[in-house]
Amino acid sequence: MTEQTLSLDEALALSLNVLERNGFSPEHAGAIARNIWKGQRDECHSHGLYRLLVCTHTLKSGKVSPDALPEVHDAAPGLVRVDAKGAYSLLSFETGLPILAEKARKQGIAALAINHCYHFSALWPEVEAIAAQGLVGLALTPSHSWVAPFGGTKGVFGTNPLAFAWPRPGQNPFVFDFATSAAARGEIELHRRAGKVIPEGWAVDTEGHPTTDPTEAMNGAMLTFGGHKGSALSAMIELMAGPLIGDLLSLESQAFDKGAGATPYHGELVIAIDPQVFMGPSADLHSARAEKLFEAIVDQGARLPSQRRYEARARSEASGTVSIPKQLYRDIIALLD
Ligand code: NDP
Ligand code: PYC
Repeated sequence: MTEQTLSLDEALALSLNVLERNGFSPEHAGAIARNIWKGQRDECHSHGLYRLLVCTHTLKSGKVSPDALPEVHDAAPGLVRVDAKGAYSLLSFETGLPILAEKARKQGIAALAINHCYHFSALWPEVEAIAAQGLVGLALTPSHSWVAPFGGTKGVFGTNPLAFAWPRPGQNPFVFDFATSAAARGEIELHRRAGKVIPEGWAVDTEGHPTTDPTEAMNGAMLTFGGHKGSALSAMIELMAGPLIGDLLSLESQAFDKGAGATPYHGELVIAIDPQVFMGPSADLHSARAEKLFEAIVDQGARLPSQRRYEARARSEASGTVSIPKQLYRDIIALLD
C-alpha cells in the first residue's frame, strides 16, 4: 500500500501540530492548516498537506514571520489594505475579508490588497469564501520568476494564479482557479517526488530545449498556458498584484529569496463585487440568466470548473478521510522531531 489514509480530523490536527511545533503562532498555524486541509479534502494535491514541507522549510530558512499580526489600513472607500508584515498571507485574508465584504456591499465593488506576505496557497478557498457571502470574487497573485514569457526561454513571470467565483443560489458557486503557467510548480514538484516525467509543453531546460524531466524543468523555465494569451494574462497579474498595490514582481520576489528556495514574497489583490448592487432591482432575473449559461455548458456534456473538486469534497466528507503518498506522510511526521 503506497498511500496513507488519515481521517479528516487527523489531517487537520496533524497540520496544526506540525506548524505549531515548528514555531508558527496558533493564529497563523490555524489559518495555514485550514487552507491546506481544504486543499487535501478537495484532492488538490499540489496545495494540500504537501505544503507543510514548504511552509516549514520557509520558516527554517529564516524567511517568514511565524507570528506577525496583520495590520489593517482603511485606504479608501473601495480599498482595504492588510499588511501581512512578512507572515503568510492567509491570516491577512481572513482579517481583511469582512471589511472587503462590507465595502463591496456599500459601494458595489471593493478591493483587498494584501501586502508584504509570503504566499503558498491555492486561491479557490478565498474566492469561495467571498461567494459564500453572495459576492462575486476575483483573486490574483504573482510568485517567483519561474515562467518564461511566450517566445522566450528565461523566467520572468510567476506561476501567477487567477481565481474567480460566482455565487449560485442553492448550490456550490461557479469557481475556477488556475496557474497561468501550463501547470502549477507544485505539480512539477509532485511529479519529481513520484519519479514521474512531466508532459511536454510544461517547461524548457536551461538551454531552452523542451523537457519532460521535472528537475530540468525546475532548473530551466516553465511555460505559460495558451501561449501568448497565458503570457499576457500573467503579465496583467504581475502588474495588478504587483506595482498597482505597491508590491513586488515575481522577478523581485525571486531576487529577495537569495537562493533560499523559500515561498515567494509579494502581494495579493482580491476583488469583491456585490451583484445586488450591479444588477439592481432585476437581480433575480439576471441571476437566472447566469444559470442558463451554466445549463448550456453542462447540457452538452461539458463540465464546470470545480466540479471535480466538489465531487472530491463530497467523497472525502462521505468517507471522512483523505489519502496522501506514504513517503509524504513520513516526511511530514519527520517534521515533528
Ligand atoms: P488545474 O489545471 O488543476 O485546474 C484549473 C481549473 O480548471 C480548476 O478550476 C479546474 O477545476 C478547472 N478544470 C480542469 N479541468 C477542467 C475541465 N476538463 N473542464 C472544466 N474545468 C476544468 O489548476 P492549476 O494546476 O493551474 O493550479 C492548481 C492550484 O495551484 C490553484 O488552486 C492555484 O491557486 C494554485 N497556485 C497557487 C500559486 C500561488 O502563488 N499561491 C501559484 C500557482 C498556482 P477542478 O479543480 O474541478 O478540476
Ligand atoms: O504551485 O506554482 C505553484 C505555487 C507557487 C507558489 C505557491 N504555489
